[in-house]
Amino acid sequence: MKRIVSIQDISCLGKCSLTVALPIISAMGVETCVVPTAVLSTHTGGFSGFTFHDLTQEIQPISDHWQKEGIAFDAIYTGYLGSFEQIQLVGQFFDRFGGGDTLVYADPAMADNGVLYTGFTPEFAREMGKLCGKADVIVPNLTEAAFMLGEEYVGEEYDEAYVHGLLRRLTGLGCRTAILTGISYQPDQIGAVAYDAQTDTFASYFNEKLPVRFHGTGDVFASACVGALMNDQDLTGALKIAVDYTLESIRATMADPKANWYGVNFETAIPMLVHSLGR
Ligand code: PXL
Repeated sequence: MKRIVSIQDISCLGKCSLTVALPIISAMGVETCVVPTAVLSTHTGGFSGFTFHDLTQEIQPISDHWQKEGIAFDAIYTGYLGSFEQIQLVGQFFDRFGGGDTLVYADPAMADNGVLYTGFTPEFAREMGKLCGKADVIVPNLTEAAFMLGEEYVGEEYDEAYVHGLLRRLTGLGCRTAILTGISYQPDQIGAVAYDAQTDTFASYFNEKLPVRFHGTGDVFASACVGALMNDQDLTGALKIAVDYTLESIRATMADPKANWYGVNFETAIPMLVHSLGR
C-alpha cells in the first residue's frame, strides 16, 4: 500500500482541506498521514467568527519524530497554509522527505474568482509560488496561478494559447508539472489542463459545466487527482478521474435538498470514485 502525507489545516466543519483529503485518499486505497497545520472551527469562506488555533510549532517535532522512525512517503500533498513561517517549514519538510521517488504535490489553496482568501496578501502568494517551485506537481486555479506569478487575473476571458502560456510560466517556477483547474473554453464544459515540462506535453480533460459554484471543489479535485496518481494513473487518466469525481460530487449536492451551502457532497460520490479506479 502506498502512503501519502497531507499537510494542511483541519477545518472542523466545512468540508475542505483534511476532512476532504483523508476520506478521499483513504477510499482510493492509499494510507493517508496528516500534519495538521491549524485547527479552525470552520473554513474561512463564508463563515464569520471562526476560531483559528495555529499548529506551526508542531510541524518540526512531528517531522523529527518521523525521521527518527525512518518513515518515508510515496507522496507529500500540501494544501492551505496559514503563514510565511508555515511555507518555510513545509519547504524544509520537502527537503527532508522529498527526493527520490516521492511525489511532491502542492495545491496553493489561497484564492478563487480573482480574490485571495481572507488573511492572505499578494506577497504571501509569491511565497507560495516559491514553494510550488520546489514541488513536482502543482494544482492551482487561474486566480492562484496569476497571484503566484504576479500577473493580472484575466477573469473568464481567455483561450487555449493563454492557458498553455500560463502553464509554461508556472513550470518556470521550478516544478515539473502544472495542472490548472477550473478551465472552461466553452460555456457548457469545464475541466483541467496540464503541462509536463520534462516531456513538453499538454494533457486535458473536460466534462459538463453545471451553472453552480460550490466551496471545496478545489480540494476534492486535488485529493482525487493525487490519489489517482498514486494508483499509477498517467496525467490524462488522473485528470479524468478527478474531473469526473468533482462533477459527480456537485451533482450529488444539487440533488440533495438538505445539502450544505459550505461544501459539496463528495461522500455519496465515493463509490463512483473507487469504481473509476477499476475496483
Ligand atoms: O478549501 C481551501 C481552504 C482550506 N482551509 C481553509 C479555508 C479554505 C478556503 O477557504 O478557509 C481554512
